[in-house]
Amino acid sequence: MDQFFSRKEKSSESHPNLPDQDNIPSHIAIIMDGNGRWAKSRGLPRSAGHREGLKTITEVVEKSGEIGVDYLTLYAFSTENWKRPKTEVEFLMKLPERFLHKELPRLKKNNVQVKTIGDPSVLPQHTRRAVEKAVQETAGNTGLILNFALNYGGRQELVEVVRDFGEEIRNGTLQPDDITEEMLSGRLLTKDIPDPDLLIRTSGEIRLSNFMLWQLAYSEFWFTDVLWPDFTGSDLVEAVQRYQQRKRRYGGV
Ligand code: V07
Repeated sequence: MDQFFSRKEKSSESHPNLPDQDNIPSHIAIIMDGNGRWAKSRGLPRSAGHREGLKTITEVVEKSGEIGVDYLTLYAFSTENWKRPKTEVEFLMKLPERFLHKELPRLKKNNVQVKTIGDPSVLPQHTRRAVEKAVQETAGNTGLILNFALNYGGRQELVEVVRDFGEEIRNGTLQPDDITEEMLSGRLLTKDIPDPDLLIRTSGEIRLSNFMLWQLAYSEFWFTDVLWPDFTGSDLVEAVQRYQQRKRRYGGV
């Protein structure tokens, strides 16, 4: 299959393991954890785990389009990740280029739109350029939205919104009592993206690590011990199956 059918062009063939075609999560967010541990268990440097993690992204993007997901948000680099050793940060900052050099032609062909959330201002020039190019060249695509959280932090995102509100209150254009949830949502980096229906975190850690704090308020969470480089398309399908089971249970109450 060459097209990652999604959004406006749903695949006519339903996925064999997902009978509930009306209940596909529109937005899946993933914390891609366990690359370092995957490498360590093989006596390899952490960089080998990160590199292997790129292959998983390709597989998960493909499967997401296939099953009809509209938005896929991947936590690629957090605002806390700058604390890692300089050599590892430098390696990580080459991964967007590495991924896009290989995958951008196929993403374009498959109608995928690349987006990002996070503060790009402190990224190395070479990283920013590669990402901007991908965003620009896929801006007109109408299929799966592939959203990379890159130098993203949930608290920082909220602090920016609070600052905006503070400024408007100071200049008299806003009354504190007039602030609503919708206004706050509308000022987040995800203002053009619906909240995630399903959060997946790999590698056995059960925490949010500053990821989409506001947006995940009502999402289903799916944690797996599988390390990100070992995660496959069928692991994704399993997570969606479990999501559908939970939704069916809630519906019955
Ligand atoms: C990174 C590889 C995958 C495993 C998890 C962490 C490491 C893809 C990107 C990326 C980011 C922006 C973009 C295209 C690709 C990426 C970093 C790390 C910093 F437009 N994977 N990946 N960026 N990892």
